[in-house]
Parts: sequence; structure tokens; C-alpha cells
Amino acid sequence: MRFFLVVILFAFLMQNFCEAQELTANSQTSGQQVPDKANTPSTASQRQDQMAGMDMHKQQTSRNAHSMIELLEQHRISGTDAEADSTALEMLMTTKHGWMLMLHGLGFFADIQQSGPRGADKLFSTNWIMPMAQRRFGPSTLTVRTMLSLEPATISDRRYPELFEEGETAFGLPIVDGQHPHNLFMELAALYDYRVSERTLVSLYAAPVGDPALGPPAYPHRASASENPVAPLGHHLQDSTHVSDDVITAGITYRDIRLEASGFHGREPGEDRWDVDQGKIDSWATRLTVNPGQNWSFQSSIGELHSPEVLFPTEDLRRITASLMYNRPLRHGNWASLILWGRNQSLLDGNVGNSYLLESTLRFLRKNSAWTRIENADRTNELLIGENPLPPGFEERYFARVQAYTAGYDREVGSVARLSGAVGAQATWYGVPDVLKSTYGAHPVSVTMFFRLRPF
Ligand SMILES: [Cu+2]
Repeated sequence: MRFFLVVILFAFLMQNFCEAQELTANSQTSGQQVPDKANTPSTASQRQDQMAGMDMHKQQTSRNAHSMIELLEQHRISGTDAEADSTALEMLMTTKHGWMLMLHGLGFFADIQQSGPRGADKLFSTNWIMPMAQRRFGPSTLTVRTMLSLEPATISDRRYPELFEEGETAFGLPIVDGQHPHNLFMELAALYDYRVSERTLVSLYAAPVGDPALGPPAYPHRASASENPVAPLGHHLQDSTHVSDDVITAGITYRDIRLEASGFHGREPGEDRWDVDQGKIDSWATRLTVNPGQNWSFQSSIGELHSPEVLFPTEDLRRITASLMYNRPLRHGNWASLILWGRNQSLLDGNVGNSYLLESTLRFLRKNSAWTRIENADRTNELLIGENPLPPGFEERYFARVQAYTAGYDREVGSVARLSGAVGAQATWYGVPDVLKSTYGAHPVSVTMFFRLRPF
């Protein structure tokens, strides 16, 4: 109850803040021309003009999309995921021999400190970089993309501390109160899009390592979490399949509506984060995405994962997610928000876990960002065992719900070699259920200070 009151109050405050910002923006821009729908390239020739324009500007720093189809062809984030059309993405861009080459990424150098009996401290870095190349052949677009992370080296002992977080393993034991590093190869993918007509797009995605059509854009890639260095508690109920093996996805888009289907290998990446795992396609997912207007993106998806967890190999999982994103460009910033529900159901014993997330990041006065993440997530009884061998016959069950309230702020401090740096901090407070109070204390707190780098 308290969780939902906080969510509603937050939405109300943000709405008022943005209206105030926009009023200021309008009074500053009166007389200037602001891009609008009327300037949207809608025909093939206009699109080609726009591409030619991009060729002339050898280096651009951000890309916008004017329609869902244009957004999808750009393939700016992991897998075939979509944000709202108006979401701008900072990147380095150049053209060579008819190919458009792009590079974007994110790196945090963070120090986390947590209180309570289970609290731990650590210095670590979460990071990824995404080089990609894209070329248009008439109505077709070919994209090749890779995403790399140095987290196997920058997160020691195969985990960084995060209270109440669970999922995957380190040294054969379940990770409890911690988050695993991502793989060196987070994605290796080829994408092909074909415009059947002005309003219809057919898309194919093939990736030895990639992101199937399940869940919203994964947290490291979405604008609403762009300044937050740590994973959501609901990661393994929402978007954890963003690094999967042997993914094939087909999609069809008509105007603002897209339907996709994926086949992939369901087992989570192995503990060795330097290698590329392979396995047969034994899991599936399907997703509906709708981008009504420039600022909204809705998705709902369902998938069945065959034997995702190495510690529970006989257990298959059904995951259902639904999410709504809202993005609003401001004159000197941007406001990106997400509300998300993710649910896991064991197909072995029917046990169900739910997770809810509200996330919002406001960039204002160019150099400042403030953000929040509010979560309400079911946790399993693995939390009670901690990072110890599972007792014989242990049955993992969702048994308690934890709330996490995060607020953070950072500020750009300068740039070197097309990398912009920011310093920031965030704090997380928790709502601890009675059954976990003796293990965690009633009021644990987590504070993270960080330096952030991003190409721009
Ligand atoms: Cu992840």
C-alpha cells in the first residue's frame, strides 16, 4: 500500500516539475523553430535525403527517430528492444565506405557501502561498450553489432554486493545479496530489416549471444536507468535474459505496433564470463510492442525458459512481463520513466514470484541528473541460507516481499577525448518484511558513490 502511495506521489511531483521546466523552455524558445512532426521524413526519398545529410555530418552525437519503424531500424539498444521514439541516444557516429559506424557505451566506477548484518562494501565497475555498423540497401537495412563488457575483470570475486539481490551463482554457490558481472561478450548479433511498404517492416535478428524478445529494454540500456550503476532487485524476474545464447528473433511491424517471436537457449550464462556459451534452442518468447505517439512505449511479453538455473536444472520457468515507458525531451534535458511488472512461475511446482518497478531519470539544466528507482519484489528463501551450499532437497520458494527506494543525483564535471564524466551518488532504503528482520536488521541502507563515463 505504502509502495503505491509513494509511486503516485512521485508521478504527481514529476509531472508538475516537468510542466514548470517546459514553461521555462517555451518562453526561452519563442521565435525559434522547434522540430516537429511536420518535419518528419515520411517518404523513401526524404529518408534517403536524411541519410545523405547524415553522411555529410561525419560525426553526430545523438540520434532521434521520428517513427517507430525508423526507431527499430536504428537498433540503438540491446537485442530488438524499443524505447519511446523521442528517446535521444548519445553516441559517436561516422561513415566509411557507405557504412554508418556507431559507438556508444557506459561505464561506472563505483564504491558501494551498505549497513546491517548482511551489508558489505566494495569498489567495482559496471560497464559496456557497443560498436556497431549499419548499411542501407534500398528498402533493406543491415546491422552488425557487438556489445562488450569488462565486468569479468572489474567486478572481482564474480559479484558486487547488493542487499536482497539474488540470482545466478559464484564459485558453485548461489549469489545472495549480490549481483553477477555481465559477460565479456554481451551481444554478437546480425540484424536485417526490410521495408515491405512505408508502414510495414519485417525484421530478423540472429545472435550467438543476444537478447530475445522478452521483457523491456534491459536496465543497462534504458534511459530511465541511465545514471544508476546497480541492477534492479527484479532483474531475474524482468529482463535477465538480455544476455542469452543462440537467439533468433523474427518481427513484423505495422505503423506503431510490432509483434515478435524468439527462440533461444534458456540456460543462463555460465560463471566463466570470458567465454561464449552455446546450447540448443530450447526456449521461446513472444512480445507485443506498441509506441503510440512520440513519447510512449508499451510492451508485453511471455516466454518459457528451459532449465535456466544451473542449481535447479530440472526446473523450467514461465516469465511474463508488461511495461510502459514515457520519455519527454526538455529544452535543457530529458525525462525518462518506466513502470514495469515481471513475474516468474516455476513449471515444476507452480511457485510464483512477482516484481514491480518504477524508475525515472530527469536530466535538467544540461549537466544535472536526478533519478529514482522504487521496487517491490518477491524474494526466495535462498536469502535465509546466504552464500552457502544448498541443503539436500532444498526447494527454492518465493516467500517474502522486499521494497527498495533509491534516490540519486549526478553532475557532469567535464569531458576528455569525446568522453563525458559525471560524479554522483545514490542511496537506497529498504522495506524489510518481519521474516527477514533478524537476518538484515529493520533498516539497512545502501549508499553508492561513483564516477560515470559516457561517449558523447
Ligand atoms: Cu543483466
